[in-house]
Amino acid sequence: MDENRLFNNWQRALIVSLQLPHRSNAEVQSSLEEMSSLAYSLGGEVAGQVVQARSQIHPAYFFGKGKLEEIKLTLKNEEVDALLVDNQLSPKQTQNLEKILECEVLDRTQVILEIFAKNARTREAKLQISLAQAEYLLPRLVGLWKHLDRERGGIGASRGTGEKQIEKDRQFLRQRITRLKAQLERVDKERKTQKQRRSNCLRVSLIGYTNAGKSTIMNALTNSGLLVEDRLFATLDSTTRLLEEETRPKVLLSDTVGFISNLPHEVVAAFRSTLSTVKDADLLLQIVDASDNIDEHLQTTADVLEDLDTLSIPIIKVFNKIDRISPTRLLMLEKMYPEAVFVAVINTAENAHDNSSTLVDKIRKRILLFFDERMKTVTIRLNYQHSQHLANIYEWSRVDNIDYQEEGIMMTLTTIPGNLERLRHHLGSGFTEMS
Ligand SMILES: Nc1nc2c(ncn2[C@@H]2O[C@H](COP(=O)(O)OP(=O)(O)OP(=O)(O)O)[C@@H](O)[C@H]2O)c(=O)[nH]1
Ligand SMILES: [Mg+2]
Repeated sequence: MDENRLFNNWQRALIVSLQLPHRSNAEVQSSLEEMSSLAYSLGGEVAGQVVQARSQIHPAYFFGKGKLEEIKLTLKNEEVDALLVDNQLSPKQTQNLEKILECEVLDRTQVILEIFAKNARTREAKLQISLAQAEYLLPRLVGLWKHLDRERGGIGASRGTGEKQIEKDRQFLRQRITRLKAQLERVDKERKTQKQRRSNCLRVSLIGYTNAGKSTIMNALTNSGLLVEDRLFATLDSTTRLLEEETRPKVLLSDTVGFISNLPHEVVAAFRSTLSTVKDADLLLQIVDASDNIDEHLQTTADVLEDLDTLSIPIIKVFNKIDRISPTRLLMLEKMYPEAVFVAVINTAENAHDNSSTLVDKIRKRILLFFDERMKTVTIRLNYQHSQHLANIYEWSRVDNIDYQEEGIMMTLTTIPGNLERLRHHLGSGFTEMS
């Protein structure tokens, strides 16, 4: 069975949404806009948007019959070959809609999975997408094959063909899921070895809604040359770079996959391995697009962080793209989020006077200040017979002063409490704290 069967190609889409009573107009509208961005990110065209307000979902066709007639007409007139539904469809609903509308039908999750599949570059990202697709398909197999039985009349020799096919596919998918998980675990192990090497470093993870500007900020802070695009989910894997050569302990910055609203749990879970850089961080730098839907994006990020069990990691909010908002709006946001940093990291005519690099430095300074405030300064004496550990000391802490005296090497060190503990443990009796 080809698990990519659901993820076919299409050129021109009509975007439709069902507005149930609990969703506001603004909510539905912004979600539709996002769906258009998702379609563009896939390289598709958008022929139009249709909303149907209804008190409940039609169990078989999702939308009401009347609306479907209207949609059918638009599909024909606009030469549309896909219907993108900005909700979650059951497999049966997808199937019924495809039959009646004679075009491809994808729900929100399928569109996102298509983008993931298209943009995955690294082996890890590819494995994770395959896992997400398999997990998404598994509970949906029933709806996909049941029609086989029905079409063949459900009586006589062919009875149960669909059932058998479902069982075969299910087994195939389960085996595939097990295999993919094992492969991902191996990737994870390699990562853990790297992690041990980096355990003496301070780790900062860039997080936030997709397209907020995380990779742009990462590039500006570390000269990395990562892919930046006005597209949702340009980044799907994690990259880690040194923030500054000189800082001790070293500060590492990681860029990773962005978040999006209404993504089913199993899809987020498939990215667990990539998102482990977020779990291991000492500090999260939350990038927020100041010109977009702030409240919803903040809420989505908070939900994902809760899902990842990372609520205890401190967060610094960075509002990006302030070149796109009015001075009044900026003032309001600054009042609402007095702790946040406000930047525009891209060089545009509007912010040319406030050149981009000073703004990036604002972020760098804030990160360093965060760690500085948490660092402790101690004076220690290192016995000469332990002087081979000097290299460790220089790596794990900032040496503010060093004095070679008769009874040992007197040093003033500044570092985070964790590294001080590590030094104590590592040096044992060779390390005496004087203050
Ligand atoms: N106007 C403006 N555009 C910006 C700014 N920062 C980034 N952008 C643009 O926003 C788009 C997305 O930037 P990325 O850095 O790829 O965003 P991301 O958060 O890494 O996105 P994903 O990896 O797709 O989740 C690009 O077109 C950037 O050029 C800014 O300060 N102002
Ligand atoms: Mg990115």
